[in-house]
Amino acid sequence: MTTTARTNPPPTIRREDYRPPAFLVDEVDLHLALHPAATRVKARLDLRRNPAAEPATALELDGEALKLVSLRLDGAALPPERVRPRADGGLSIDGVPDRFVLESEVEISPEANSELSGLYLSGGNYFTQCEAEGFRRITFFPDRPDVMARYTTTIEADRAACPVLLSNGNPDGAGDLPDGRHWARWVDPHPKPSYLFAVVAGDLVAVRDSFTTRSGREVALAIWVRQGDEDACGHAMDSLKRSMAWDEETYGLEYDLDVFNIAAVSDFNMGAMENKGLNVFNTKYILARPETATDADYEGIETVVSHEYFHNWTGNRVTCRDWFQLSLKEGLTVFRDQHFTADQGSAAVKRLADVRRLRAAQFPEDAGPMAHPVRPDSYVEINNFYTATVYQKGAEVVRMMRALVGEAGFRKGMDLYIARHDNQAVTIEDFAQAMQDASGVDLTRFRRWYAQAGTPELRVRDSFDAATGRYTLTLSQSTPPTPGQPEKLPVPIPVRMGLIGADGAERPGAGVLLLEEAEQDFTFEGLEAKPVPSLLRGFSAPVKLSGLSLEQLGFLARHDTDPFVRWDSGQQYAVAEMLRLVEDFRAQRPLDLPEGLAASIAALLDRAMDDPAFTAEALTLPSEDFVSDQMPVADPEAVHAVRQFLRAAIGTRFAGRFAVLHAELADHGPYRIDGAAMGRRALRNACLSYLGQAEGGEGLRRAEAQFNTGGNMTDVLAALRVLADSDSPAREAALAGFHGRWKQHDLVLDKWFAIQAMSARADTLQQVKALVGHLDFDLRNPNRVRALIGAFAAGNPSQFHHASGEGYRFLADSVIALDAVNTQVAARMVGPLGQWKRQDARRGALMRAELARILERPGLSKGTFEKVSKSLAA
Ligand code: B3K
Ligand code: ZN
Repeated sequence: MTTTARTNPPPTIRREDYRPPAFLVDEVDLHLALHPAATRVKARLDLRRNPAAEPATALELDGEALKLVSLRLDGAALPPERVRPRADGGLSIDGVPDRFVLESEVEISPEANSELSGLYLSGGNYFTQCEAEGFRRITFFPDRPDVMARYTTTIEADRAACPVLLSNGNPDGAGDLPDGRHWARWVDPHPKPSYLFAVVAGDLVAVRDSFTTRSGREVALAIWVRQGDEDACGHAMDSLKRSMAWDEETYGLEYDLDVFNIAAVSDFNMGAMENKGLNVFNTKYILARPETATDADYEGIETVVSHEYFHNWTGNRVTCRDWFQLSLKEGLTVFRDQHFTADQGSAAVKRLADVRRLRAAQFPEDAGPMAHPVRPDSYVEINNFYTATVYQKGAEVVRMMRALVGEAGFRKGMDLYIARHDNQAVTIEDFAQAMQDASGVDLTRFRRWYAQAGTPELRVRDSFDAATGRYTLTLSQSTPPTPGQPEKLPVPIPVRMGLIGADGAERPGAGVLLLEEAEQDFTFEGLEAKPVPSLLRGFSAPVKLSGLSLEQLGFLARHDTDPFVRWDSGQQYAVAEMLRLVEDFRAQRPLDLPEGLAASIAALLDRAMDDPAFTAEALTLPSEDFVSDQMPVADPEAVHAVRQFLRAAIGTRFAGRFAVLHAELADHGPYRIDGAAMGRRALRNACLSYLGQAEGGEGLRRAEAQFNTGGNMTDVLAALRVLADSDSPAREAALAGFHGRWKQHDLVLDKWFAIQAMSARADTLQQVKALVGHLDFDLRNPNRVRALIGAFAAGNPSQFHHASGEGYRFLADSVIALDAVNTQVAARMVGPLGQWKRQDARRGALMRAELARILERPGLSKGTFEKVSKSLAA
């Protein structure tokens, strides 16, 4: 922990201030002597002046929480007057020659490292996390991604405590040392930025496999886990091998080392990390058995394993010049993992899930106090910018680019990008330029998507001239202002579309319209009658569409050939009805199930088995947050009441059909994780969820039975969720039984915490507060914090926004406590309080008061400071 009293605001780093590094590092030779309290790190750096940089007098080295033991330049100890300690923990070294060798030795304490950045201990094993700026917590170094070096790493440790010693690259020798210690050396032949450095050491076992690249090279694959978890790595390994094959087939990209290691760790700030040749993973994205992991967990594993693997080329071989370019690797790699998963099974259902996520996380971010472009212009703490905008919107921007240059043009663009920039640290501009040069498509205006924050609003009007058979679509766009960007320019919006006749059949005219101006007309000739426009097929652009009538939405939900538009029109239709019911609720009028909505549920159930996964998605009502986002001022209580009312009314109206489906879809035979089996479980549990709300209690009895007999975690958890929301006497027994059964399994226990934190019951906050005091709760474990505090604040709007303001107070207290333990996790938790502008004046004031209380804390970290102060300023 490195916090000092914050008398002055921490500095803002600006993109326009970028300067090339004054010195480059060619070779790094590291030696780590591991010890829990006092690890010694020796670094030998081959440095030379960067010919492309302005001449500098001093060498700047970053450092943080390092105890300097010795420092030598070309073999001679440096006199103290040439070494100036910087306020941020770094060093400035004066009077250095053009080319020299710098040798340093520092001491660090892995066991004192609760930040989980740099070298730390988890369950007695050593792990590192260096992105974005953790390498400076291991040794003094110009810790910036445009300094790329070749690394040789020697690790030494106690053989009994740490039989396994891993680092980047290929193994290059190992041996014994006196006093029960041993060593291993790793050589990484590929130059890399320091953020991709990794060491893992401890008592882990390997699950091994191998992959033969298409040029015939054999790669040894290993997943390193704690003893006892070997049986839970199959899905991760399978996902890895499929990813390796896919990248060869789709982009011609082969793996480039002899080994590929993955190590799993329980204490991790995020999902996983793409360190060269040694990925480090949160156990959540590796371990899965049918009885401990849900289908969503299996999907998450495939996503994250493929994502980290794909970084080997998009991120590692070609990396970022500076952190403003983060989306260069993240947006592109998310696009690649989405494409991969779509190719593995149902592309349509995958797209719905991705869009749902974009709307749930990125649209609110774009409309909130932290709104920033995909390529940000400034930051205080870069870790605050690993956001839905950089990742998810960044992926949408790549997807649109592909729509503009075409599939073949995109592949050529990727080839050129990698050929041009292999082993370089480059910019988003370089990527766009490669796409433009390879495809011949001018992307000048398109680059605005990288520079401008905010979600564009796309409006549609249409008219039909019966005399001439001419149909005109008028599309217009505008983007609301965001902090620091009051004026917005139009962006090129690819609108994939079709026209549907009254008979439900497609009319000629389908294609992609490119809306480049604030408003444009598009005309279609030769139509006998006015069609219904199907717009944004496949969600061809990350925008908010409006202007279609309720009738048109209902029609598209039933007839469109594009599954995305069918699903989305159904969701928009439901939102419109829910907003009407919110008005009824506020006026204390009785609520009724809208007949149009009932009819669309009936229509879905008639074709339920055509595509069970799609049906499950379409049956699910828009989330409370999504509905609130469509209101001028949110009303979490009313939205919650309406959604609960509808779930109960639909559950009751269609109880018979839900019950039949629920019974028919029961899993017999062995558990399978293919798309078809997952789709059946999703639909079955969507039915159970409705039945759980239905009158008569039959659903709760079914849930209890499913909880007791369910053979897999997907079914057990779906049943427990129903019980946890209820007042059923079975509730307490189920929760206690679940805890008793799984108390040794961290990842399952996380689910137990999350389910209680997300319960719709009125006593949820009291329960959550009690759970903070539970023996199994641990503020130092990020998964546990996310499962309890994160799930409550971000996943339970009606309880978090409880009129008393107690939810806000609880979150602020949690942020304050966390900031003293793990500043990255603390800063991430601030988000929900930043949405105060969306709430009514009373709630808004309560939220601001809590933000202000956090800001008053002495010694607040710069990351939490940035989130809180920006939230208050907006
Ligand atoms: N690159 C890492 C994220 C690092 C986050 C640092 N705060 C995982 C990923 O996106 O693949
Ligand atoms: Zn990534």
